[in-house]
Amino acid sequence: MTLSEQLERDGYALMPGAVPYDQVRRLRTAFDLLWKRHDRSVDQRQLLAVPEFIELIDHPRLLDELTTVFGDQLQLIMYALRNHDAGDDLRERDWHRDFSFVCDRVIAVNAILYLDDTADSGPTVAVPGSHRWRTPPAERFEPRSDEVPLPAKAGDILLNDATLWHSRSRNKTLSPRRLVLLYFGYWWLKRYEHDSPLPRQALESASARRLQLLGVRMPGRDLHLYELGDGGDQ
Ligand SMILES: O=C(O)CCC(=O)C(=O)O
Repeated sequence: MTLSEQLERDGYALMPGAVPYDQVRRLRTAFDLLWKRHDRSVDQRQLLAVPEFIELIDHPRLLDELTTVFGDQLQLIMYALRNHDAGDDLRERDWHRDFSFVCDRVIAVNAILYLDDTADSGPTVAVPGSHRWRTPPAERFEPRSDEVPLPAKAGDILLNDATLWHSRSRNKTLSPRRLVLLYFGYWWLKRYEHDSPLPRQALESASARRLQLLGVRMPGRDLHLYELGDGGDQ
């Protein structure tokens, strides 16, 4: 089964070892600086000004995988950092879905890059198949009998259908649990923080592909779709 078939069926798929260890180490350093400087609240307005995080959105393996889902209509719609550690006063779970628009197609995908192993510090948990359910999670803070833990190693990327019910689990260790969240979707979705200018660093020397990812360049000028595979209709 391919990753995109698993994403379609279960609502998630893991890409083991997607980011090499030397890049993970550089990302950790950049993460720690931003996390401290911006008081634990970091989004694309800061991330897209930093070379390590600009390089990450051009990641060829991730973009190739997402292209099998979205064709040439791919856009980055949100970008953020998370780090839950033992110092946080957290509940066992925090069930949610990222977007509420449920249909029988993948409209948006959250790619979670893990910068630390999560087997001990708290794997992401998910309810397989819940990306097709119309209702939101009923109980926010409790573990569920139908949840599946998705332990990851540093450098793995988890692709989540944005409507999947998922949650962090509580980090009971003293180790960091650093995640980079990259949300992708069709170019016709509105980008988050679209009311703020994109950092100039992300636009300088940007490839046509990156400009399209950032919503600056249109995928094409013709509105019409003519044949299978044309315009993301995979
Ligand atoms: O921490 C996790 O494992 C999941 C994070 C997440 O889903 C979120 O912050 O939206």
